[in-house]
Amino acid sequence: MTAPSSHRTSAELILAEEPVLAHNYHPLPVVVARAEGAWVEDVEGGRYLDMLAGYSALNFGHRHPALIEAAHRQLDRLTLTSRAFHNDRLAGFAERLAALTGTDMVLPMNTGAEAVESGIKVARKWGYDVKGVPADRATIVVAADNFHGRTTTIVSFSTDETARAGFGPFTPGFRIVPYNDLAALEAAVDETTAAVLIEPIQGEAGVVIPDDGYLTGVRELTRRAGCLFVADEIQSGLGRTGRTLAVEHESVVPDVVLLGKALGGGIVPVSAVAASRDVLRVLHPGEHGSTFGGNPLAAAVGTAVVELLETGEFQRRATELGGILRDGLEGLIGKGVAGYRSRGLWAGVDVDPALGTGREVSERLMREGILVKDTHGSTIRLAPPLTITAEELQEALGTLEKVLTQGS
Ligand code: IF1
Repeated sequence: MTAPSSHRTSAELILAEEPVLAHNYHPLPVVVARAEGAWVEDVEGGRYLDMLAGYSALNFGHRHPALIEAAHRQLDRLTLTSRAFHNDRLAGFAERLAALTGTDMVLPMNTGAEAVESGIKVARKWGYDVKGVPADRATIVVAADNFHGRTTTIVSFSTDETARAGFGPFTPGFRIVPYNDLAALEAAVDETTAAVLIEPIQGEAGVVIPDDGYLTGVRELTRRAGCLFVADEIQSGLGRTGRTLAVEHESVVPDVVLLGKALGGGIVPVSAVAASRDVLRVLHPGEHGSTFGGNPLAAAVGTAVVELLETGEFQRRATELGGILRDGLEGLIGKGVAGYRSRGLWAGVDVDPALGTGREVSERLMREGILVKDTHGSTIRLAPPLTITAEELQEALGTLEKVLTQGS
Protein backbone atom coordinates (compact mmCIF):
# COMPACT_ATOMS: atom_id res chain seq x y z
CA MET A 1 0.00 0.00 0.00
CA THR A 2 1.74 3.16 -1.19
CA ALA A 3 1.46 6.35 0.85
CA PRO A 4 -1.21 8.77 -0.40
CA SER A 5 0.39 11.09 -2.94
CA SER A 6 0.10 13.92 -0.45
CA HIS A 7 2.62 12.12 1.82
CA ARG A 8 5.02 10.76 -0.81
CA THR A 9 8.49 12.28 -1.18
CA SER A 10 9.66 13.95 -4.39
CA ALA A 11 11.58 10.83 -5.38
CA GLU A 12 8.54 8.61 -4.81
CA LEU A 13 6.31 10.97 -6.80
CA ILE A 14 8.82 11.21 -9.65
CA LEU A 15 9.09 7.43 -9.77
CA ALA A 16 5.31 7.11 -9.71
CA GLU A 17 5.13 9.07 -12.97
CA GLU A 18 7.44 6.64 -14.75
CA PRO A 19 5.03 3.93 -15.85
CA VAL A 20 1.95 6.03 -16.27
CA LEU A 21 2.99 9.39 -17.81
CA ALA A 22 4.18 9.77 -21.45
CA HIS A 23 7.85 10.73 -21.51
CA ASN A 24 7.50 13.83 -23.70
CA TYR A 25 9.34 15.97 -21.17
CA HIS A 26 12.50 15.65 -19.06
CA PRO A 27 11.51 17.80 -16.06
CA LEU A 28 14.02 18.98 -13.47
CA PRO A 29 13.84 16.68 -10.39
CA VAL A 30 11.54 19.00 -8.39
CA VAL A 31 7.91 18.30 -7.45
CA VAL A 32 6.02 21.55 -6.97
CA ALA A 33 3.10 21.45 -4.55
CA ARG A 34 2.13 25.09 -4.01
CA ALA A 35 3.08 28.56 -5.18
CA GLU A 36 2.45 32.25 -4.64
CA GLY A 37 3.80 35.25 -6.51
CA ALA A 38 7.32 34.49 -7.77
CA TRP A 39 7.84 31.59 -5.32
CA VAL A 40 7.04 27.89 -5.61
CA GLU A 41 7.30 25.25 -2.87
CA ASP A 42 8.05 21.56 -3.39
CA VAL A 43 6.49 18.61 -1.58
CA GLU A 44 9.25 18.68 1.02
CA GLY A 45 8.75 22.36 1.76
CA GLY A 46 11.73 23.53 -0.30
CA ARG A 47 11.23 27.01 -1.78
CA TYR A 48 12.37 28.22 -5.19
CA LEU A 49 12.26 31.47 -7.15
CA ASP A 50 10.42 30.71 -10.37
CA MET A 51 12.51 32.32 -13.12
CA LEU A 52 10.61 30.48 -15.88
CA ALA A 53 7.03 31.53 -15.02
CA GLY A 54 5.46 28.83 -17.13
CA TYR A 55 7.33 30.02 -20.24
CA SER A 56 5.68 33.44 -19.77
CA ALA A 57 2.24 32.08 -18.91
CA LEU A 58 2.70 33.37 -15.34
CA ASN A 59 3.51 37.01 -16.11
CA PHE A 60 1.35 38.08 -13.13
CA GLY A 61 2.93 35.55 -10.75
CA HIS A 62 1.42 32.43 -9.27
CA ARG A 63 -2.18 32.91 -8.19
CA HIS A 64 -2.41 36.71 -8.56
CA PRO A 65 -5.20 37.74 -6.11
CA ALA A 66 -7.22 39.68 -8.70
CA LEU A 67 -7.11 36.79 -11.14
CA ILE A 68 -7.93 34.12 -8.56
CA GLU A 69 -10.82 36.27 -7.33
CA ALA A 70 -12.16 36.62 -10.89
CA ALA A 71 -11.89 32.85 -11.36
CA HIS A 72 -13.62 32.06 -8.04
CA ARG A 73 -16.41 34.52 -8.81
CA GLN A 74 -17.03 32.97 -12.22
CA LEU A 75 -16.72 29.39 -10.93
CA ASP A 76 -19.68 30.16 -8.67
CA ARG A 77 -21.78 31.41 -11.63
CA LEU A 78 -21.08 29.67 -14.95
CA THR A 79 -18.08 27.90 -16.48
CA LEU A 80 -19.06 26.62 -19.94
CA THR A 81 -21.86 27.04 -22.49
CA SER A 82 -20.11 26.26 -25.81
CA ARG A 83 -20.57 28.93 -28.51
CA ALA A 84 -23.93 27.36 -29.43
CA PHE A 85 -25.29 30.00 -27.03
CA HIS A 86 -24.11 33.44 -25.93
CA ASN A 87 -22.68 33.98 -22.46
CA ASP A 88 -22.54 37.19 -20.46
CA ARG A 89 -18.72 37.39 -20.27
CA LEU A 90 -17.45 36.99 -23.83
CA ALA A 91 -18.37 40.30 -25.50
CA GLY A 92 -16.79 42.27 -22.64
CA PHE A 93 -13.59 40.24 -22.91
CA ALA A 94 -13.39 40.67 -26.68
CA GLU A 95 -14.01 44.44 -26.44
CA ARG A 96 -11.36 44.94 -23.74
CA LEU A 97 -8.80 42.74 -25.54
CA ALA A 98 -9.37 44.45 -28.91
CA ALA A 99 -8.91 47.88 -27.27
CA LEU A 100 -5.75 46.72 -25.45
CA THR A 101 -4.19 45.39 -28.66
CA GLY A 102 -5.32 48.17 -31.00
CA THR A 103 -7.47 45.81 -33.06
CA ASP A 104 -11.23 45.67 -33.59
CA MET A 105 -12.16 41.98 -33.67
CA VAL A 106 -11.19 38.91 -31.63
CA LEU A 107 -11.41 35.16 -32.26
CA PRO A 108 -11.20 33.45 -28.84
CA MET A 109 -9.39 30.11 -28.63
CA ASN A 110 -7.64 28.13 -25.87
CA THR A 111 -3.99 27.19 -26.41
CA GLY A 112 -1.31 29.09 -28.23
CA ALA A 113 -1.09 26.44 -30.93
CA GLU A 114 -4.83 26.80 -31.53
CA ALA A 115 -4.38 30.56 -31.95
CA VAL A 116 -1.55 29.94 -34.43
CA GLU A 117 -3.56 27.33 -36.34
CA SER A 118 -6.56 29.70 -36.39
CA GLY A 119 -4.28 32.51 -37.59
CA ILE A 120 -3.03 30.29 -40.43
CA LYS A 121 -6.59 29.35 -41.45
CA VAL A 122 -7.79 32.99 -41.33
CA ALA A 123 -4.76 34.18 -43.31
CA ARG A 124 -5.28 31.53 -45.99
CA LYS A 125 -9.01 32.29 -46.23
CA TRP A 126 -8.22 36.02 -46.43
CA GLY A 127 -5.76 35.14 -49.22
CA TYR A 128 -8.49 33.39 -51.21
CA ASP A 129 -11.51 35.60 -50.43
CA VAL A 130 -9.87 39.05 -50.34
CA LYS A 131 -6.48 38.89 -52.10
CA GLY A 132 -7.65 36.50 -54.82
CA VAL A 133 -4.99 33.82 -54.43
CA PRO A 134 -5.97 30.78 -56.56
CA ALA A 135 -7.64 27.98 -54.54
CA ASP A 136 -5.28 25.88 -52.40
CA ARG A 137 -2.24 27.86 -53.64
CA ALA A 138 -1.80 30.19 -50.62
CA THR A 139 1.70 30.38 -49.16
CA ILE A 140 2.75 31.63 -45.73
CA VAL A 141 6.34 32.73 -45.11
CA VAL A 142 7.88 31.86 -41.72
CA ALA A 143 11.31 32.22 -40.12
CA ALA A 144 13.89 29.52 -39.51
CA ASP A 145 14.33 28.62 -35.81
CA ASN A 146 10.68 29.49 -35.21
CA PHE A 147 8.55 28.07 -32.45
CA HIS A 148 4.79 28.37 -32.90
CA GLY A 149 3.49 25.19 -31.21
CA ARG A 150 3.35 21.44 -31.63
CA THR A 151 0.50 20.54 -34.05
CA THR A 152 1.40 18.66 -37.21
CA THR A 153 0.77 21.70 -39.40
CA ILE A 154 2.89 23.92 -37.15
CA VAL A 155 5.81 21.47 -36.97
CA SER A 156 5.51 21.20 -40.78
CA PHE A 157 7.34 24.54 -40.89
CA SER A 158 9.64 23.98 -37.91
CA THR A 159 13.40 23.79 -38.54
CA ASP A 160 13.92 21.80 -35.34
CA GLU A 161 14.30 18.13 -36.32
CA THR A 162 13.43 17.03 -32.77
CA ALA A 163 10.04 18.71 -33.12
CA ARG A 164 9.40 17.20 -36.61
CA ALA A 165 10.96 13.74 -36.85
CA GLY A 166 8.40 10.97 -37.03
CA PHE A 167 5.37 13.22 -37.39
CA GLY A 168 5.06 13.43 -41.20
CA PRO A 169 3.53 13.73 -43.71
CA PHE A 170 3.61 17.49 -43.36
CA THR A 171 1.33 20.34 -44.41
CA PRO A 172 2.45 22.15 -47.59
CA GLY A 173 2.22 25.88 -48.29
CA PHE A 174 4.98 27.28 -46.07
CA ARG A 175 8.24 28.94 -47.09
CA ILE A 176 11.08 29.25 -44.56
CA VAL A 177 13.55 32.13 -44.62
CA PRO A 178 16.31 33.16 -42.18
CA TYR A 179 15.02 35.33 -39.29
CA ASN A 180 16.09 38.96 -39.23
CA ASP A 181 16.81 38.94 -43.00
CA LEU A 182 14.59 41.33 -44.97
CA ALA A 183 16.17 40.54 -48.35
CA ALA A 184 15.44 36.83 -47.93
CA LEU A 185 11.90 37.65 -46.83
CA GLU A 186 11.34 39.92 -49.85
CA ALA A 187 12.55 37.15 -52.17
CA ALA A 188 10.12 34.63 -50.67
CA VAL A 189 6.97 36.76 -50.89
CA ASP A 190 5.00 36.60 -54.14
CA GLU A 191 1.41 36.82 -55.45
CA THR A 192 0.50 33.55 -53.67
CA THR A 193 1.63 34.82 -50.28
CA ALA A 194 -1.24 35.30 -47.84
CA ALA A 195 0.91 36.15 -44.82
CA VAL A 196 4.26 36.45 -43.13
CA LEU A 197 4.15 34.75 -39.70
CA ILE A 198 6.94 35.62 -37.25
CA GLU A 199 7.70 36.00 -33.56
CA PRO A 200 8.70 39.65 -32.85
CA ILE A 201 11.38 38.05 -30.61
CA GLN A 202 12.13 34.34 -31.07
CA GLY A 203 11.57 32.66 -27.71
CA GLU A 204 12.58 29.02 -27.97
CA ALA A 205 15.45 29.98 -30.28
CA GLY A 206 16.94 31.58 -27.18
CA VAL A 207 15.32 35.03 -26.91
CA VAL A 208 16.63 36.14 -30.30
CA ILE A 209 15.98 39.87 -30.78
CA PRO A 210 15.99 41.08 -34.40
CA ASP A 211 17.93 44.18 -35.50
CA ASP A 212 16.19 47.52 -34.99
CA GLY A 213 14.16 48.13 -38.13
CA TYR A 214 13.46 44.48 -38.91
CA LEU A 215 9.86 44.58 -37.73
CA THR A 216 9.37 47.91 -39.51
CA GLY A 217 10.79 46.32 -42.65
CA VAL A 218 8.43 43.35 -42.34
CA ARG A 219 5.51 45.76 -41.96
CA GLU A 220 6.48 47.80 -45.01
CA LEU A 221 7.28 44.73 -47.09
CA THR A 222 3.97 42.97 -46.32
CA ARG A 223 2.02 46.17 -46.99
CA ARG A 224 3.74 46.61 -50.37
CA ALA A 225 3.21 42.95 -51.26
CA GLY A 226 -0.47 43.00 -50.17
CA CYS A 227 -0.12 40.18 -47.64
CA LEU A 228 -0.80 39.98 -43.89
CA PHE A 229 1.79 40.56 -41.16
CA VAL A 230 0.92 38.01 -38.46
CA ALA A 231 2.81 38.58 -35.18
CA ASP A 232 3.00 35.65 -32.78
CA GLU A 233 3.03 37.47 -29.42
CA ILE A 234 2.08 34.36 -27.45
CA GLN A 235 5.34 34.43 -25.51
CA SER A 236 6.65 37.97 -26.22
CA GLY A 237 3.39 39.78 -25.53
CA LEU A 238 1.32 40.90 -22.52
CA GLY A 239 4.00 42.91 -20.74
CA ARG A 240 6.97 40.53 -20.93
CA THR A 241 9.26 42.91 -22.90
CA GLY A 242 8.09 46.10 -21.15
CA ARG A 243 5.29 46.83 -23.63
CA THR A 244 1.83 45.33 -24.05
CA LEU A 245 3.06 43.87 -27.34
CA ALA A 246 6.71 43.42 -28.32
CA VAL A 247 6.03 44.99 -31.74
CA GLU A 248 5.49 48.30 -29.91
CA HIS A 249 9.27 48.61 -29.47
CA GLU A 250 9.30 49.58 -33.17
CA SER A 251 5.83 51.21 -33.16
CA VAL A 252 4.75 48.58 -35.66
CA VAL A 253 1.08 47.54 -36.01
CA PRO A 254 0.71 44.04 -37.49
CA ASP A 255 -2.47 42.95 -39.29
CA VAL A 256 -2.98 40.00 -36.95
CA VAL A 257 -1.81 39.48 -33.36
CA LEU A 258 -1.69 35.99 -31.85
CA LEU A 259 -1.98 35.84 -28.05
CA GLY A 260 -1.95 33.07 -25.44
CA LYS A 261 -0.03 31.93 -22.31
CA ALA A 262 -0.36 34.88 -19.84
CA LEU A 263 -3.78 35.78 -21.30
CA GLY A 264 -5.11 32.97 -19.08
CA GLY A 265 -3.35 34.37 -15.99
CA GLY A 266 -1.70 31.01 -15.29
CA ILE A 267 -5.17 29.67 -14.35
CA VAL A 268 -6.96 28.47 -17.53
CA PRO A 269 -5.81 28.19 -21.16
CA VAL A 270 -6.88 31.35 -22.98
CA SER A 271 -5.65 32.38 -26.43
CA ALA A 272 -6.92 34.64 -29.17
CA VAL A 273 -6.47 35.93 -32.69
CA ALA A 274 -6.90 39.72 -32.67
CA ALA A 275 -7.16 41.60 -35.97
CA SER A 276 -9.12 44.15 -37.99
CA ARG A 277 -12.66 43.37 -39.09
CA ASP A 278 -11.37 43.32 -42.70
CA VAL A 279 -9.40 40.20 -41.80
CA LEU A 280 -11.57 38.35 -39.29
CA ARG A 281 -14.78 38.93 -41.27
CA VAL A 282 -13.59 36.16 -43.64
CA LEU A 283 -14.93 33.67 -41.05
CA HIS A 284 -18.62 32.77 -41.28
CA PRO A 285 -20.77 30.58 -39.01
CA GLY A 286 -19.73 26.94 -39.08
CA GLU A 287 -16.33 27.55 -40.73
CA HIS A 288 -14.19 27.44 -37.58
CA GLY A 289 -14.76 26.73 -33.88
CA SER A 290 -13.79 25.11 -30.61
CA THR A 291 -15.70 23.53 -27.71
CA PHE A 292 -14.02 25.71 -25.09
CA GLY A 293 -13.04 28.78 -27.11
CA GLY A 294 -14.52 31.89 -25.49
CA ASN A 295 -15.97 30.03 -22.50
CA PRO A 296 -17.23 32.27 -19.68
CA LEU A 297 -14.56 31.16 -17.18
CA ALA A 298 -11.80 31.90 -19.70
CA ALA A 299 -13.44 35.19 -20.62
CA ALA A 300 -13.75 36.24 -16.97
CA VAL A 301 -10.10 35.46 -16.25
CA GLY A 302 -9.00 36.98 -19.56
CA THR A 303 -10.89 40.18 -18.75
CA ALA A 304 -9.15 40.40 -15.37
CA VAL A 305 -5.79 39.93 -17.14
CA VAL A 306 -6.60 42.73 -19.59
CA GLU A 307 -7.59 44.97 -16.66
CA LEU A 308 -4.18 44.36 -15.07
CA LEU A 309 -2.43 45.25 -18.33
CA GLU A 310 -4.57 48.38 -18.87
CA THR A 311 -2.91 49.94 -15.81
CA GLY A 312 0.52 49.83 -17.49
CA GLU A 313 2.01 48.71 -14.14
CA PHE A 314 3.38 45.42 -15.41
CA GLN A 315 4.84 46.94 -18.54
CA ARG A 316 6.60 49.55 -16.36
CA ARG A 317 7.87 46.87 -13.97
CA ALA A 318 9.24 44.79 -16.85
CA THR A 319 11.06 47.85 -18.19
CA GLU A 320 12.48 49.00 -14.83
CA LEU A 321 13.39 45.57 -13.49
CA GLY A 322 14.61 44.64 -16.97
CA GLY A 323 17.35 47.24 -16.42
CA ILE A 324 18.46 45.39 -13.28
CA LEU A 325 18.39 42.11 -15.18
CA ARG A 326 20.46 43.51 -18.03
CA ASP A 327 23.01 45.15 -15.69
CA GLY A 328 23.30 41.91 -13.74
CA LEU A 329 23.91 39.84 -16.87
CA GLU A 330 26.36 42.43 -18.23
CA GLY A 331 28.33 42.03 -15.00
CA LEU A 332 28.53 38.27 -15.57
CA ILE A 333 30.11 38.54 -19.03
CA GLY A 334 33.42 36.71 -18.75
CA LYS A 335 32.34 35.16 -15.42
CA GLY A 336 30.58 32.18 -16.98
CA VAL A 337 28.25 34.13 -19.24
CA ALA A 338 29.49 34.11 -22.84
CA GLY A 339 26.66 36.32 -24.06
CA TYR A 340 23.03 37.27 -23.47
CA ARG A 341 20.04 38.88 -25.14
CA SER A 342 17.42 40.65 -23.10
CA ARG A 343 14.39 42.86 -23.48
CA GLY A 344 12.27 43.74 -20.47
CA LEU A 345 12.11 40.84 -18.02
CA TRP A 346 13.11 38.27 -20.65
CA ALA A 347 16.61 37.05 -21.34
CA GLY A 348 18.42 34.28 -23.17
CA VAL A 349 21.72 33.65 -21.40
CA ASP A 350 24.50 31.79 -23.22
CA VAL A 351 26.51 30.06 -20.52
CA ASP A 352 30.17 29.25 -21.22
CA PRO A 353 29.89 25.66 -22.50
CA ALA A 354 32.98 24.77 -20.46
CA LEU A 355 30.78 25.18 -17.37
CA GLY A 356 28.26 22.64 -18.62
CA THR A 357 25.12 22.31 -20.64
CA GLY A 358 22.06 24.45 -20.05
CA ARG A 359 20.50 21.47 -18.35
CA GLU A 360 23.44 21.00 -15.98
CA VAL A 361 23.40 24.71 -15.07
CA SER A 362 19.62 24.52 -14.57
CA GLU A 363 20.08 21.62 -12.14
CA ARG A 364 22.77 23.51 -10.21
CA LEU A 365 20.49 26.55 -10.01
CA MET A 366 17.64 24.34 -8.82
CA ARG A 367 19.80 23.06 -5.95
CA GLU A 368 20.38 26.74 -5.02
CA GLY A 369 16.66 27.54 -5.09
CA ILE A 370 16.29 29.05 -8.55
CA LEU A 371 14.13 27.42 -11.26
CA VAL A 372 15.00 28.11 -14.91
CA LYS A 373 14.74 26.12 -18.15
CA ASP A 374 17.46 25.56 -20.67
CA THR A 375 16.62 25.97 -24.35
CA HIS A 376 19.27 24.67 -26.73
CA GLY A 377 22.88 23.81 -25.92
CA SER A 378 24.15 26.01 -23.10
CA THR A 379 21.49 28.71 -23.31
CA ILE A 380 19.14 29.21 -20.39
CA ARG A 381 16.04 31.37 -20.51
CA LEU A 382 15.15 33.82 -17.72
CA ALA A 383 11.52 34.95 -17.65
CA PRO A 384 10.41 35.64 -14.07
CA PRO A 385 6.90 36.80 -13.17
CA LEU A 386 6.59 40.56 -13.80
CA THR A 387 5.58 40.79 -10.11
CA ILE A 388 9.07 39.79 -8.96
CA THR A 389 10.64 42.38 -6.61
CA ALA A 390 13.99 44.03 -7.26
CA GLU A 391 15.36 42.21 -4.20
CA GLU A 392 14.18 38.82 -5.47
CA LEU A 393 15.66 39.54 -8.89
CA GLN A 394 18.98 40.57 -7.33
CA GLU A 395 18.91 37.35 -5.27
CA ALA A 396 18.42 35.30 -8.44
CA LEU A 397 21.27 37.10 -10.20
CA GLY A 398 23.50 36.58 -7.17
CA THR A 399 22.74 32.88 -7.18
CA LEU A 400 23.42 32.67 -10.93
CA GLU A 401 26.82 34.30 -10.33
CA LYS A 402 27.55 31.86 -7.50
CA VAL A 403 26.64 28.83 -9.63
CA LEU A 404 28.67 30.07 -12.59
CA THR A 405 31.76 31.12 -10.65
CA GLN A 406 31.79 28.43 -7.95
CA GLY A 407 30.18 25.69 -10.03
CA SER A 408 28.18 24.56 -7.02
C1 IF1 B 1 6.33 23.07 -25.09
C2 IF1 B 1 8.89 28.15 -25.23
C3 IF1 B 1 8.60 26.07 -26.42
C4 IF1 B 1 5.27 29.82 -28.14
C5 IF1 B 1 5.01 30.71 -29.22
C6 IF1 B 1 3.07 29.48 -29.79
C7 IF1 B 1 3.27 28.60 -28.75
C8 IF1 B 1 4.38 28.73 -27.89
C9 IF1 B 1 5.92 31.87 -29.50
C10 IF1 B 1 2.27 27.46 -28.54
C11 IF1 B 1 4.59 27.77 -26.78
C12 IF1 B 1 5.77 26.71 -25.07
C13 IF1 B 1 5.34 25.31 -25.45
C14 IF1 B 1 6.00 24.41 -24.46
C15 IF1 B 1 7.27 25.12 -24.00
C16 IF1 B 1 7.16 26.52 -24.50
C17 IF1 B 1 8.22 26.86 -25.45
F1 IF1 B 1 9.23 28.71 -26.37
F2 IF1 B 1 8.03 28.95 -24.59
F3 IF1 B 1 9.93 27.86 -24.48
F4 IF1 B 1 8.23 24.89 -26.51
F5 IF1 B 1 9.40 26.48 -27.32
N1 IF1 B 1 3.92 30.51 -30.02
N2 IF1 B 1 5.68 27.68 -26.14
O1 IF1 B 1 6.38 30.01 -27.35
O2 IF1 B 1 1.51 27.69 -27.37
O3 IF1 B 1 0.16 25.60 -27.60
O4 IF1 B 1 2.01 25.69 -25.93
O5 IF1 B 1 -0.06 27.08 -25.58
O6 IF1 B 1 5.68 22.70 -26.08
O7 IF1 B 1 7.22 22.39 -24.54
P1 IF1 B 1 0.88 26.43 -26.60
